[in-house]
Amino acid sequence: MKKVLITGFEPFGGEAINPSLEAVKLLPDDIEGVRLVKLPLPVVFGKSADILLATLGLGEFDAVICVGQAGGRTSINLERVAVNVDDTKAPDNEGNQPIDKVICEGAPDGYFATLPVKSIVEELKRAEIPAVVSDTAGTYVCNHVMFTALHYAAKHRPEMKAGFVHIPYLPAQVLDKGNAPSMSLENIVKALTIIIKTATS
Ligand code: PCA
Repeated sequence: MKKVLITGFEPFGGEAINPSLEAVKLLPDDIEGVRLVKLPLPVVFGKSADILLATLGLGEFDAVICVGQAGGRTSINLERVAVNVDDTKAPDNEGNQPIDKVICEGAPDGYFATLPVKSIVEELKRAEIPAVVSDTAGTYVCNHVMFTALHYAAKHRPEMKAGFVHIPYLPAQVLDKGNAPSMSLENIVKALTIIIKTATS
């Protein structure tokens, strides 16, 4: 049986919920013969990576798919690249605010996602879920976690597919945000299901 690690983040930036964790919690434990291990992550530099690495070390995962909120984005974003830098004006949930800080000394400047991002986008569109390949996961905690997953895979488990999915706000989060875009939880859960199936097919 194939095994996939899927992560979602706790809320941050003054939000009461994070759609990534809400959607991950709603996924079943098995999807067509693929066993899912669901992992909540804190929005904290360092700690998020440590928790991810501890879990990756426990199981022989076929894929690791990390999910995070990207408020303002209009569709499901399959991230193509992770860069080896933390740089933020907004502090994380424990007040850390790294500027121009290398994530891992001696590691490459960047990694490409090893999830099949283009095929996933095609499958999502076939299901009428708006989706694009994104060329930046930012330099905040999501990029930090994506870089960590890809660096671990490159060093220890090259056969494991790894990547990151940014998702829009949920409708409940944008009621007082003017024209900010959102996507229903139902569609996000459906999207994650398609991503898991495509990543393991
Ligand atoms: N989004 C943030 C971190 C946690 C999350 O859900 C980001 O895009 O970096």
